[in-house]
Amino acid sequence: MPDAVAPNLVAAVDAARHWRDMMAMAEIGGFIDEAGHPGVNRPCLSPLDRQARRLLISWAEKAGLGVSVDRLGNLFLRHEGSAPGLAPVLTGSHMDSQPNGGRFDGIWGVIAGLEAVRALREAGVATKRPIEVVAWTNEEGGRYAPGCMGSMAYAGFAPPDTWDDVTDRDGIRWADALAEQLALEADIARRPLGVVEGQAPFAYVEAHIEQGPLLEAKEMDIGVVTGIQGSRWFVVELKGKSDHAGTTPLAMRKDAVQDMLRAINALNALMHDPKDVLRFTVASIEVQPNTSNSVAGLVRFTIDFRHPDNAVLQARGNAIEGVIQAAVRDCAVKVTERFHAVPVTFQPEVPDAVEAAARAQGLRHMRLPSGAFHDSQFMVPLCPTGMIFVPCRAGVSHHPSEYATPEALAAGARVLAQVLADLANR
Ligand code: HGY
Ligand code: MN
Ligand code: MN
Repeated sequence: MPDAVAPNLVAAVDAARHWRDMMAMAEIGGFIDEAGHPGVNRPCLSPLDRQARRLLISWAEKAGLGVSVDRLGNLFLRHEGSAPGLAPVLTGSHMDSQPNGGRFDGIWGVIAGLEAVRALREAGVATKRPIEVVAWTNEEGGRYAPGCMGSMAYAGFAPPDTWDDVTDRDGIRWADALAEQLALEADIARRPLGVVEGQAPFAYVEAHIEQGPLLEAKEMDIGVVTGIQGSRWFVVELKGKSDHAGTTPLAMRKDAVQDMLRAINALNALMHDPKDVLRFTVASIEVQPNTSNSVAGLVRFTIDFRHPDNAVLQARGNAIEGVIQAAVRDCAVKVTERFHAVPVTFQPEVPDAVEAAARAQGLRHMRLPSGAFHDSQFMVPLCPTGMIFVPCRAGVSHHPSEYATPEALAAGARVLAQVLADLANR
Protein backbone atom coordinates (compact mmCIF):
# COMPACT_ATOMS: atom_id res chain seq x y z
CA MET A 1 0.00 0.00 0.00
CA PRO A 2 1.73 3.25 -1.09
CA ASP A 3 1.25 6.50 0.81
CA ALA A 4 -2.51 6.32 0.41
CA VAL A 5 -4.45 5.93 3.62
CA ALA A 6 -7.20 3.34 3.74
CA PRO A 7 -9.67 5.81 5.30
CA ASN A 8 -12.21 3.22 6.34
CA LEU A 9 -9.45 1.11 7.90
CA VAL A 10 -7.96 3.96 9.92
CA ALA A 11 -11.46 5.01 10.99
CA ALA A 12 -12.30 1.47 12.02
CA VAL A 13 -9.64 1.52 14.74
CA ASP A 14 -11.83 2.14 17.77
CA ALA A 15 -9.83 4.27 20.21
CA ALA A 16 -12.37 3.92 23.02
CA ARG A 17 -12.55 0.14 22.68
CA HIS A 18 -8.76 -0.03 22.53
CA TRP A 19 -8.32 1.96 25.74
CA ARG A 20 -11.08 -0.08 27.46
CA ASP A 21 -9.26 -3.28 26.53
CA MET A 22 -5.96 -1.90 27.88
CA MET A 23 -7.52 -0.87 31.18
CA ALA A 24 -9.32 -4.22 31.52
CA MET A 25 -6.00 -6.02 31.08
CA ALA A 26 -4.33 -3.67 33.59
CA GLU A 27 -6.77 -4.93 36.26
CA ILE A 28 -5.22 -8.41 36.02
CA GLY A 29 -2.25 -8.29 38.36
CA GLY A 30 -2.95 -4.62 38.99
CA PHE A 31 -1.79 -2.87 42.19
CA ILE A 32 -1.37 0.70 43.47
CA ASP A 33 2.15 1.55 44.62
CA GLU A 34 3.02 3.67 47.65
CA ALA A 35 2.97 6.84 45.52
CA GLY A 36 -0.48 5.99 44.17
CA HIS A 37 0.65 4.85 40.71
CA PRO A 38 -1.30 1.94 39.12
CA GLY A 39 1.21 -0.81 38.39
CA VAL A 40 0.99 -4.39 37.15
CA ASN A 41 2.68 -7.53 38.44
CA ARG A 42 1.76 -10.35 36.04
CA PRO A 43 4.49 -13.04 36.06
CA CYS A 44 4.72 -15.44 33.12
CA LEU A 45 3.10 -18.88 33.56
CA SER A 46 1.14 -17.67 36.59
CA PRO A 47 -2.63 -17.81 37.30
CA LEU A 48 -2.70 -14.07 36.48
CA ASP A 49 -0.99 -14.73 33.15
CA ARG A 50 -3.57 -17.39 32.35
CA GLN A 51 -6.43 -15.08 33.38
CA ALA A 52 -5.12 -12.40 31.01
CA ARG A 53 -4.72 -14.95 28.21
CA ARG A 54 -8.30 -16.17 28.68
CA LEU A 55 -9.58 -12.58 28.47
CA LEU A 56 -7.58 -12.02 25.27
CA ILE A 57 -8.85 -15.30 23.82
CA SER A 58 -12.47 -14.31 24.57
CA TRP A 59 -11.98 -11.07 22.61
CA ALA A 60 -10.23 -12.91 19.76
CA GLU A 61 -12.97 -15.56 19.47
CA LYS A 62 -15.61 -12.79 19.48
CA ALA A 63 -13.75 -11.21 16.57
CA GLY A 64 -13.74 -14.51 14.66
CA LEU A 65 -10.01 -15.22 14.97
CA GLY A 66 -8.54 -18.71 15.24
CA VAL A 67 -6.68 -19.38 18.53
CA SER A 68 -3.72 -21.73 18.96
CA VAL A 69 -0.72 -22.25 21.24
CA ASP A 70 2.66 -23.87 20.66
CA ARG A 71 4.68 -25.97 23.08
CA LEU A 72 6.43 -22.95 24.56
CA GLY A 73 3.02 -21.46 25.34
CA ASN A 74 3.28 -18.79 22.62
CA LEU A 75 -0.33 -17.82 21.92
CA PHE A 76 -1.50 -17.03 18.36
CA LEU A 77 -4.71 -15.29 17.16
CA ARG A 78 -5.15 -15.88 13.41
CA HIS A 79 -6.98 -13.80 10.82
CA GLU A 80 -7.29 -15.92 7.68
CA GLY A 81 -6.26 -14.38 4.34
CA SER A 82 -7.58 -15.14 0.87
CA ALA A 83 -4.49 -17.33 0.32
CA PRO A 84 -4.27 -19.25 3.60
CA GLY A 85 -1.24 -21.29 2.53
CA LEU A 86 0.96 -18.19 2.26
CA ALA A 87 3.38 -17.33 5.06
CA PRO A 88 1.58 -15.10 7.57
CA VAL A 89 2.39 -11.58 8.64
CA LEU A 90 3.09 -11.74 12.36
CA THR A 91 2.53 -8.99 14.91
CA GLY A 92 2.44 -8.99 18.71
CA SER A 93 4.55 -8.70 21.84
CA HIS A 94 4.38 -10.08 25.40
CA MET A 95 1.78 -10.20 28.21
CA ASP A 96 4.10 -10.89 31.15
CA SER A 97 5.28 -7.91 33.17
CA GLN A 98 8.08 -6.90 35.47
CA PRO A 99 7.25 -7.48 39.17
CA ASN A 100 7.00 -3.71 39.67
CA GLY A 101 5.82 -3.14 36.14
CA GLY A 102 3.62 -0.76 34.21
CA ARG A 103 0.31 -1.13 32.39
CA PHE A 104 1.71 -0.76 28.86
CA ASP A 105 5.08 -2.55 28.40
CA GLY A 106 4.45 -5.58 26.16
CA ILE A 107 0.70 -5.91 26.54
CA TRP A 108 0.05 -2.88 24.35
CA GLY A 109 1.68 -4.61 21.36
CA VAL A 110 -0.64 -7.60 21.77
CA ILE A 111 -3.80 -5.51 22.26
CA ALA A 112 -2.81 -3.17 19.41
CA GLY A 113 -2.41 -6.21 17.16
CA LEU A 114 -5.89 -7.39 18.10
CA GLU A 115 -7.36 -3.92 17.55
CA ALA A 116 -5.65 -3.58 14.16
CA VAL A 117 -6.94 -6.97 12.96
CA ARG A 118 -10.47 -6.23 14.24
CA ALA A 119 -10.35 -2.92 12.34
CA LEU A 120 -9.20 -4.66 9.16
CA ARG A 121 -12.10 -7.11 9.41
CA GLU A 122 -14.70 -4.44 10.31
CA ALA A 123 -13.49 -2.21 7.48
CA GLY A 124 -13.68 -5.13 5.07
CA VAL A 125 -10.06 -4.71 4.03
CA ALA A 126 -9.12 -7.96 2.30
CA THR A 127 -5.66 -9.42 2.83
CA LYS A 128 -3.97 -12.02 0.68
CA ARG A 129 -1.83 -13.35 3.52
CA PRO A 130 -3.03 -14.51 6.93
CA ILE A 131 -2.19 -12.20 9.84
CA GLU A 132 -1.34 -13.65 13.25
CA VAL A 133 -1.23 -11.76 16.54
CA VAL A 134 1.21 -13.44 18.92
CA ALA A 135 1.69 -13.21 22.69
CA TRP A 136 5.24 -14.49 23.33
CA THR A 137 5.96 -16.45 26.50
CA ASN A 138 8.28 -14.91 29.09
CA GLU A 139 9.76 -11.86 27.36
CA GLU A 140 10.71 -10.14 30.62
CA GLY A 141 12.77 -12.87 32.25
CA GLY A 142 11.58 -11.64 35.65
CA ARG A 143 10.32 -14.91 37.12
CA TYR A 144 12.47 -17.17 34.93
CA ALA A 145 15.72 -15.85 33.43
CA PRO A 146 16.50 -15.18 30.67
CA GLY A 147 13.82 -13.22 28.85
CA CYS A 148 12.53 -13.95 25.35
CA MET A 149 12.34 -17.71 25.90
CA GLY A 150 9.19 -18.07 23.77
CA SER A 151 10.51 -16.09 20.81
CA MET A 152 14.01 -17.63 21.01
CA ALA A 153 12.55 -21.14 20.87
CA TYR A 154 10.11 -20.16 18.07
CA ALA A 155 12.99 -18.73 16.01
CA GLY A 156 15.21 -21.77 16.56
CA PHE A 157 17.71 -19.55 18.38
CA ALA A 158 17.81 -22.06 21.26
CA PRO A 159 16.42 -25.60 21.63
CA PRO A 160 12.96 -25.57 23.32
CA ASP A 161 14.23 -27.56 26.33
CA THR A 162 17.19 -25.20 26.99
CA TRP A 163 15.65 -23.73 30.16
CA ASP A 164 13.80 -26.77 31.55
CA ASP A 165 15.74 -26.78 34.84
CA VAL A 166 15.73 -23.01 35.44
CA THR A 167 13.89 -22.36 38.71
CA ASP A 168 12.03 -19.34 40.05
CA ARG A 169 12.50 -17.93 43.55
CA ASP A 170 10.15 -20.62 44.93
CA GLY A 171 12.19 -23.39 43.31
CA ILE A 172 9.55 -24.19 40.68
CA ARG A 173 11.19 -25.50 37.48
CA TRP A 174 10.40 -23.77 34.18
CA ALA A 175 9.50 -27.11 32.57
CA ASP A 176 6.95 -27.83 35.32
CA ALA A 177 5.38 -24.36 35.20
CA LEU A 178 5.14 -24.59 31.40
CA ALA A 179 3.64 -28.10 31.55
CA GLU A 180 1.07 -26.87 34.06
CA GLN A 181 0.10 -23.95 31.80
CA LEU A 182 -0.21 -26.20 28.72
CA ALA A 183 -2.35 -28.66 30.70
CA LEU A 184 -4.63 -25.87 31.91
CA GLU A 185 -4.90 -24.67 28.32
CA ALA A 186 -5.44 -28.15 26.85
CA ASP A 187 -8.69 -26.91 25.28
CA ILE A 188 -6.73 -24.55 22.99
CA ALA A 189 -5.63 -25.91 19.61
CA ARG A 190 -1.96 -26.86 19.41
CA ARG A 191 0.35 -25.73 16.62
CA PRO A 192 3.92 -26.59 15.58
CA LEU A 193 6.72 -24.57 17.19
CA GLY A 194 7.68 -21.74 14.84
CA VAL A 195 10.31 -22.31 12.22
CA VAL A 196 11.58 -25.34 14.13
CA GLU A 197 8.50 -27.38 13.23
CA GLY A 198 6.43 -25.07 11.06
CA GLN A 199 6.45 -22.10 8.68
CA ALA A 200 8.52 -18.92 8.94
CA PRO A 201 6.54 -15.67 8.92
CA PHE A 202 6.54 -13.38 5.87
CA ALA A 203 7.22 -10.35 8.07
CA TYR A 204 7.05 -9.35 11.73
CA VAL A 205 6.06 -5.97 13.18
CA GLU A 206 5.82 -5.22 16.91
CA ALA A 207 4.12 -2.23 18.48
CA HIS A 208 5.62 -1.12 21.82
CA ILE A 209 5.92 1.96 24.02
CA GLU A 210 9.33 3.58 23.56
CA GLN A 211 10.45 3.09 27.17
CA GLY A 212 12.65 6.14 26.62
CA PRO A 213 12.21 9.96 26.57
CA LEU A 214 13.00 10.82 22.93
CA LEU A 215 9.58 10.76 21.22
CA GLU A 216 7.94 12.81 23.97
CA ALA A 217 10.84 15.28 24.05
CA LYS A 218 10.72 15.72 20.27
CA GLU A 219 6.89 15.83 20.29
CA MET A 220 6.65 12.87 17.93
CA ASP A 221 3.62 10.58 17.54
CA ILE A 222 5.37 7.55 16.04
CA GLY A 223 8.84 6.03 16.39
CA VAL A 224 10.07 4.18 13.30
CA VAL A 225 12.42 1.77 15.04
CA THR A 226 15.67 1.09 13.17
CA GLY A 227 17.08 -1.66 15.36
CA ILE A 228 17.84 -2.87 18.89
CA GLN A 229 21.07 -2.69 20.90
CA GLY A 230 22.75 -5.85 22.14
CA SER A 231 22.17 -7.30 25.61
CA ARG A 232 24.15 -9.79 27.67
CA TRP A 233 23.03 -11.16 31.05
CA PHE A 234 25.33 -12.89 33.55
CA VAL A 235 24.88 -14.31 37.02
CA VAL A 236 27.94 -14.18 39.32
CA GLU A 237 28.28 -16.55 42.29
CA LEU A 238 30.86 -15.83 45.02
CA LYS A 239 31.31 -18.67 47.49
CA GLY A 240 33.12 -17.81 50.76
CA LYS A 241 32.44 -18.98 54.29
CA SER A 242 29.71 -18.00 56.70
CA ASP A 243 31.02 -17.11 60.18
CA HIS A 244 30.03 -15.43 63.42
CA ALA A 245 29.97 -11.65 62.96
CA GLY A 246 31.10 -10.99 66.53
CA THR A 247 33.90 -13.46 67.04
CA THR A 248 35.54 -13.99 63.64
CA PRO A 249 38.54 -11.72 63.03
CA LEU A 250 38.30 -9.95 59.65
CA ALA A 251 41.65 -11.42 58.63
CA MET A 252 40.15 -14.92 58.87
CA ARG A 253 36.96 -14.22 56.92
CA LYS A 254 35.89 -15.29 53.44
CA ASP A 255 33.21 -12.60 53.25
CA ALA A 256 31.17 -12.89 50.04
CA VAL A 257 29.63 -9.41 50.41
CA GLN A 258 33.03 -7.72 50.74
CA ASP A 259 34.23 -9.61 47.66
CA MET A 260 31.06 -8.61 45.80
CA LEU A 261 31.90 -4.96 46.48
CA ARG A 262 35.43 -5.50 45.13
CA ALA A 263 34.02 -7.19 42.03
CA ILE A 264 31.41 -4.51 41.33
CA ASN A 265 33.93 -1.70 41.78
CA ALA A 266 36.21 -3.41 39.26
CA LEU A 267 33.28 -3.92 36.86
CA ASN A 268 32.33 -0.24 37.15
CA ALA A 269 35.84 0.59 35.95
CA LEU A 270 35.58 -1.89 33.06
CA MET A 271 32.19 -0.53 32.04
CA HIS A 272 33.04 3.17 32.42
CA ASP A 273 31.79 5.10 29.35
CA PRO A 274 32.20 8.91 29.34
CA LYS A 275 29.67 9.09 26.48
CA ASP A 276 27.03 7.29 28.63
CA VAL A 277 26.06 4.95 25.76
CA LEU A 278 26.97 1.73 27.56
CA ARG A 279 24.38 0.31 29.99
CA PHE A 280 25.65 -1.69 33.00
CA THR A 281 23.28 -2.73 35.79
CA VAL A 282 23.55 -4.88 38.92
CA ALA A 283 20.03 -5.06 40.34
CA SER A 284 19.36 -8.49 41.77
CA ILE A 285 21.48 -9.63 44.72
CA GLU A 286 21.03 -12.79 46.79
CA VAL A 287 22.99 -13.10 50.04
CA GLN A 288 23.22 -16.25 52.16
CA PRO A 289 22.53 -16.72 55.02
CA ASN A 290 21.26 -13.13 54.86
CA THR A 291 21.26 -12.42 58.62
CA SER A 292 22.87 -9.38 60.21
CA ASN A 293 25.16 -11.30 62.56
CA SER A 294 26.52 -14.01 60.24
CA VAL A 295 29.25 -13.23 57.72
CA ALA A 296 27.88 -13.80 54.18
CA GLY A 297 29.09 -17.16 52.92
CA LEU A 298 27.52 -16.86 49.46
CA VAL A 299 26.41 -14.06 47.14
CA ARG A 300 24.77 -14.29 43.74
CA PHE A 301 24.34 -11.09 41.73
CA THR A 302 23.14 -10.38 38.22
CA ILE A 303 24.73 -8.33 35.46
CA ASP A 304 22.68 -6.70 32.70
CA PHE A 305 25.13 -5.27 30.13
CA ARG A 306 24.04 -3.57 26.88
CA HIS A 307 25.64 -1.75 23.98
CA PRO A 308 24.68 -0.92 20.36
CA ASP A 309 28.17 -1.78 19.03
CA ASN A 310 28.74 -5.53 18.88
CA ALA A 311 32.52 -5.13 19.12
CA VAL A 312 32.11 -3.39 22.49
CA LEU A 313 29.43 -5.86 23.60
CA GLN A 314 31.78 -8.77 22.89
CA ALA A 315 35.02 -7.22 24.15
CA ARG A 316 33.71 -5.83 27.45
CA GLY A 317 31.33 -8.77 28.00
CA ASN A 318 34.11 -11.30 27.48
CA ALA A 319 36.29 -9.41 29.97
CA ILE A 320 33.77 -9.65 32.83
CA GLU A 321 34.90 -12.98 34.27
CA GLY A 322 38.61 -12.10 34.26
CA VAL A 323 37.98 -8.74 35.91
CA ILE A 324 35.95 -10.40 38.67
CA GLN A 325 38.55 -13.13 39.22
CA ALA A 326 41.28 -10.48 39.57
CA ALA A 327 39.25 -8.30 41.95
CA VAL A 328 37.91 -10.98 44.31
CA ARG A 329 40.17 -11.78 47.27
CA ASP A 330 38.73 -14.63 49.34
CA CYS A 331 35.85 -16.35 47.51
CA ALA A 332 35.51 -18.91 44.78
CA VAL A 333 34.06 -17.30 41.63
CA LYS A 334 31.52 -18.74 39.16
CA VAL A 335 30.30 -16.55 36.27
CA THR A 336 27.49 -17.88 34.04
CA GLU A 337 26.17 -16.13 30.95
CA ARG A 338 22.44 -16.65 30.54
CA PHE A 339 21.37 -14.29 27.79
CA HIS A 340 23.21 -13.04 24.73
CA ALA A 341 21.31 -10.99 22.16
CA VAL A 342 23.53 -9.27 19.58
CA PRO A 343 22.60 -5.81 18.24
CA VAL A 344 20.20 -5.99 15.27
CA THR A 345 19.38 -3.56 12.47
CA PHE A 346 15.92 -4.03 10.96
CA GLN A 347 15.78 -4.71 7.22
CA PRO A 348 14.34 -1.66 5.33
CA GLU A 349 10.98 -3.15 4.31
CA VAL A 350 9.13 -2.85 7.63
CA PRO A 351 10.59 0.47 8.86
CA ASP A 352 9.82 1.93 5.42
CA ALA A 353 6.21 0.64 5.64
CA VAL A 354 5.87 2.13 9.14
CA GLU A 355 7.23 5.48 7.93
CA ALA A 356 4.90 5.49 4.91
CA ALA A 357 1.86 4.77 7.07
CA ALA A 358 2.77 7.45 9.63
CA ARG A 359 3.33 9.99 6.85
CA ALA A 360 0.09 9.03 5.07
CA GLN A 361 -1.82 9.48 8.34
CA GLY A 362 -0.23 12.87 8.97
CA LEU A 363 1.56 11.70 12.12
CA ARG A 364 4.85 13.25 13.28
CA HIS A 365 7.47 10.50 13.15
CA MET A 366 11.18 9.90 13.52
CA ARG A 367 13.61 6.99 13.24
CA LEU A 368 15.31 5.76 16.41
CA PRO A 369 16.93 2.62 17.83
CA SER A 370 15.58 0.67 20.79
CA GLY A 371 17.50 0.60 24.09
CA ALA A 372 15.19 -2.11 25.44
CA PHE A 373 15.35 -5.61 24.02
CA HIS A 374 12.25 -7.17 22.45
CA ASP A 375 11.07 -10.45 20.96
CA SER A 376 11.53 -8.83 17.54
CA GLN A 377 15.31 -9.13 18.10
CA PHE A 378 14.98 -12.86 17.34
CA MET A 379 12.68 -12.44 14.33
CA VAL A 380 15.31 -10.56 12.28
CA PRO A 381 17.06 -13.70 10.93
CA LEU A 382 13.68 -15.14 9.90
CA CYS A 383 12.00 -12.35 7.97
CA PRO A 384 11.75 -8.57 7.43
CA THR A 385 11.17 -7.21 10.92
CA GLY A 386 10.38 -3.85 12.47
CA MET A 387 8.74 -2.02 15.37
CA ILE A 388 6.37 0.87 15.92
CA PHE A 389 7.02 3.00 19.03
CA VAL A 390 4.65 5.42 20.69
CA PRO A 391 5.76 7.94 23.32
CA CYS A 392 5.42 7.18 27.02
CA ARG A 393 5.40 9.79 29.79
CA ALA A 394 8.95 10.93 30.68
CA GLY A 395 10.18 7.73 29.05
CA VAL A 396 9.49 5.82 32.27
CA SER A 397 8.99 2.04 32.09
CA HIS A 398 9.44 -1.01 34.35
CA HIS A 399 7.68 1.13 36.97
CA PRO A 400 4.02 1.68 37.99
CA SER A 401 4.15 5.28 36.77
CA GLU A 402 4.61 4.03 33.18
CA TYR A 403 1.96 5.82 31.10
CA ALA A 404 0.89 6.38 27.50
CA THR A 405 -2.16 8.39 26.46
CA PRO A 406 -5.25 6.88 24.78
CA GLU A 407 -4.54 9.12 21.78
CA ALA A 408 -0.94 7.85 21.47
CA LEU A 409 -2.07 4.23 21.62
CA ALA A 410 -4.81 4.80 19.05
CA ALA A 411 -2.34 6.47 16.67
CA GLY A 412 0.03 3.52 17.05
CA ALA A 413 -2.77 1.04 16.41
CA ARG A 414 -3.85 2.93 13.27
CA VAL A 415 -0.31 2.86 11.88
CA LEU A 416 -0.06 -0.83 12.75
CA ALA A 417 -3.36 -1.55 10.97
CA GLN A 418 -2.12 0.12 7.80
CA VAL A 419 1.27 -1.61 7.95
CA LEU A 420 -0.38 -5.01 8.42
CA ALA A 421 -2.73 -4.38 5.47
CA ASP A 422 0.27 -3.29 3.39
CA LEU A 423 2.49 -6.29 4.26
CA ALA A 424 -0.34 -8.85 4.07
CA ASN A 425 -1.03 -7.83 0.47
CA ARG A 426 2.56 -8.20 -0.73
O1 HGY B 1 14.72 -5.48 29.61
C1 HGY B 1 14.24 -5.12 28.54
O2 HGY B 1 14.88 -4.45 27.75
C2 HGY B 1 12.82 -5.47 28.19
O3 HGY B 1 11.99 -4.40 28.61
N1 HGY B 1 12.37 -6.68 28.80
MN1 MN C 1 8.53 -5.13 26.57
MN1 MN D 1 10.06 -4.83 29.70
